[in-house]
Order: sequence, then C-alpha cells, then structure tokens
Amino acid sequence: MTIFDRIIAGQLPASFVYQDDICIAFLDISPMTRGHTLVVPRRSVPTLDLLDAATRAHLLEVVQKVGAAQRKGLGSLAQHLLVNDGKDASQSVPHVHIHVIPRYSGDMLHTITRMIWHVTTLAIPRRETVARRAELDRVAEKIRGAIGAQTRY
Ligand code: DGP
Repeated sequence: MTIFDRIIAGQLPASFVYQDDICIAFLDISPMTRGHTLVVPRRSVPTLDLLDAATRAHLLEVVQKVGAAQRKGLGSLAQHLLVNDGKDASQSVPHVHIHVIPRYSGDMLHTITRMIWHVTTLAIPRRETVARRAELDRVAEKIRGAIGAQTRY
C-alpha cells in the first residue's frame, strides 16, 4: 500500500482540491511553490504505462482543471507539469502522480531554490504540524473554490 493509497482510503490527512471516481488531487506536503498539487489515480500502479488509456486521458483533463483553478484562485500565471514516471526517474512514491506546480510573477529565483531543496530533501519525511496543515488547507480551499468556474485560458 502506498502513502497515496492511505490518503485515498482516508487513513492519512491531506488537503484535497478535487476528487472523482477515477482520481483525486491534493496538495503536496512539501510544496515547491504555493498550491503545488498532486493529481493521483485511485488505481494504485507505479507508472503511466500500467494505466488504461481512458484513465491517463482523464488525469490530463483534471490536471488542466487544477492548473486553471490555481491561476484563478491563487493568481498564478502558469504551471509546470511533472511526472517522475518510475523509480529510476526519481519517483519517491510508487503510485502514479502528476505534479501541477504553479508559477507566479517574479518567482524565478525562489522557485529554482525551492526545486533544488525539494529534490535534495525528498527522502526526508515531512513532519505533519498543525500550522503546516492549516496553511495547506487554506490554499486548497482557494483552489477548490475556483474549480468549476474557470475563465482564463
Ligand atoms: P515524486 O518524487 O514524483 O514521487 O514525488 C512525490 C511527492 O509526494 C513529493 O513531492 C512529496 C509528496 N509526498 C510524500 N509524502 C506525502 C504525504 O504524505 N502527503 C502529501 N500530501 N504529499 C506527500
């Protein structure tokens, strides 16, 4: 069972932004930028090639929904989409997930620093704190609120 299975099963907390019968989206516990979201299929397989084509296509639809909601709800300008598709591609959780990482005006230096920090500390478990969860929940609420009412792009 992966850590994402436990989140999907409700055994671990997460700050959710979207869910349907096929997938779920929640904030990364260690965000590279504000609103960094993971879109995760409920089907627990490590790599994209093990999903059926309809699920892969659906994930991309949800990814674009989340990106648009980040732009609308958080004021981001664009987003990185990242898939570490297998252990040898630096995947740390063996359950398919697409990172949707928002970018903001003037955030180049901050984002590069955060990306380096994120990658070099992936193996260190993030401590769940009340303050960290409260901040993630605040951000998730803004994205959730914007999903379904998208005007940009
Ligand atoms: P990757 O390297 O592509 O496998 O990224 C896995 C991401 O999952 C990484 O950015 C940190 C995040 N992550 C790991 N454990 C948890 C967790 O328990 N909760 C949440 N929300 N994210 C997690």
